[in-house]
Amino acid sequence: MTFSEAEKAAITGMWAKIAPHTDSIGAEALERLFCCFPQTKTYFSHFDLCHGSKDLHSHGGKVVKAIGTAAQHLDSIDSALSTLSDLHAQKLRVDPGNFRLLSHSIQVTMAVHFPNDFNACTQAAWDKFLCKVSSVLVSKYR
Ligand code: HEG
Repeated sequence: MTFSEAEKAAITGMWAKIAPHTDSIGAEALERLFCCFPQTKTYFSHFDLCHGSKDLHSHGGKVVKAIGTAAQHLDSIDSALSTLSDLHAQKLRVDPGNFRLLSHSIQVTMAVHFPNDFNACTQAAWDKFLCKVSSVLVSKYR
């Protein structure tokens, strides 16, 4: 999967806006995920999932920062997220279908916080980008 110059600009442009707010954006995306798709909570039984919890901010920040790493390596996402792929495929064995749900929750959060920037073209580029990130994280399933 390759990205056009316009798609790269949309991905890196939105990343620049998200980067200062990784923890709060990540926490909200996770809260949306758990609220809309409660089955995803099974992976986080050891977390405090109450609104605004430290766990949500800490984990949400890690997830969004990893997406930022991918956004800064658009031509080598596979290698940029290789360690994370091992973790999700081998240790966590996250059902691949859950990645689509998290991608959706992230995009809803972005649309809410950046309505003027997250237009249809930018949303399409981010959907394709998060699909690529997700496919890398599930690529090492046996
Ligand atoms: Mg994953 C850990 C990123 C989807 C469940 N995830 C992590 C970590 C990162 C990350 C950076 C921390 C790794 C570390 O501590 O070294 N996750 C990440 C991305 C995406 C994703 C970028 C997709 C865009 N994760 C995902 C989904 C689920 C999930 C869909 C399940 C619904 N992740 C999960 C769990 C952990 C991580 C259970 C371990 C949490 C912990 O115990 O610390």
